[in-house]
Amino acid sequence: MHDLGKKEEQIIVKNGKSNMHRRVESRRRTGRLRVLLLFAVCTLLLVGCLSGCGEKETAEESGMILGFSQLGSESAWRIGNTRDIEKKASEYGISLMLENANQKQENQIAAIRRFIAYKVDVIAFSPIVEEGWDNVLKEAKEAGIPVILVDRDVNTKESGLTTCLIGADFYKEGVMAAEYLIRKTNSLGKDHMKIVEITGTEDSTPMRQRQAGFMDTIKQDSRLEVIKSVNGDFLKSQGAECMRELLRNYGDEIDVVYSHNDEMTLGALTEIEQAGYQPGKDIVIISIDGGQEAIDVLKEGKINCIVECTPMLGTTLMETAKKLKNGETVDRLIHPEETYFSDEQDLSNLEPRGY
Ligand code: GYE
Repeated sequence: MHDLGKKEEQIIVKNGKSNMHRRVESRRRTGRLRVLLLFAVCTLLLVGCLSGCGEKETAEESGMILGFSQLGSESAWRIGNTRDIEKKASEYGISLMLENANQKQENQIAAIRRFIAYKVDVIAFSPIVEEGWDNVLKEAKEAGIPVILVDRDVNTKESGLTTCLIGADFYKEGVMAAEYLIRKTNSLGKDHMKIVEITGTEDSTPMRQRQAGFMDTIKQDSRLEVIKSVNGDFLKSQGAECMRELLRNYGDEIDVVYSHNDEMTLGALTEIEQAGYQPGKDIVIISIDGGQEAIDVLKEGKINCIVECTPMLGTTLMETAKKLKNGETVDRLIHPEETYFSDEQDLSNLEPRGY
């Protein structure tokens, strides 16, 4: 501004006018220039705001380090979740320290301890199971580092060790799965349906809640009976092994498979076909997640219903981490919106799932 004013004066002098005239003229021009400059700055701010809503910053501006312990890479859901978090961290200019625990709680605990030693600004993690986090979370609290739970919950003796949970309403997912089954039983006109359940990792939040929501809902319908529940650990290989065992023990009795995730469902389908049954027709198949591969199989008619569980939690995580770094309060529980996909719907225009 100052420099521009001086330059303006020099030009006026060159034009050879009186001193007074020169000063008045100079002020007017400087004033006009200031208005122009202000306008330019406002335009720049507006453009910046429109393109990024003023929220996202570059890495240098945010100067923030987020330590995230991912529990593993057992499913398309998990891989999609990790990718989304990496992508959103870079968009928000947040430096991400990402550690993959390969399905082991002790690796997650070690990772959190490393984040504390490194003095990251915020810690986030997806706990593989609910129990066993008291000590490490107390250490984070003593170090004054806020902790965000992503996807799954913990069960600690002391309260207030974590700030919030960003993740799906698994109980509601179980309810949606059961509600579909009630509708399906009606449309098939069956008076009895025998269900086998393949659950996710024992003692994990999605396993507990998906089972509870499902059981509480089918309890109200005497036609529906769970004859066996087995643990498939959210893994495709385990889903297949569980199904093989279930077919061996129950064979023709099985009317419905309720599987807690797409991977286990896909594993189970191969076994069902190999045993000579048509999944989706001889046996009703209900899954959870909604990854692209499973959606394609649903479209082929081999899965009847998939309850959506979205892994796209990155944006909410970055927004929440930023707030915590700035000392703001955050909501204790943040659930994304979710739906279901089924053979009752026309899915031909469904957008690619992205995971
Ligand atoms: O459904 C499953 C994954 O915790 C919601 O974990 C997540 C579950 C998801 O491995 O596929």
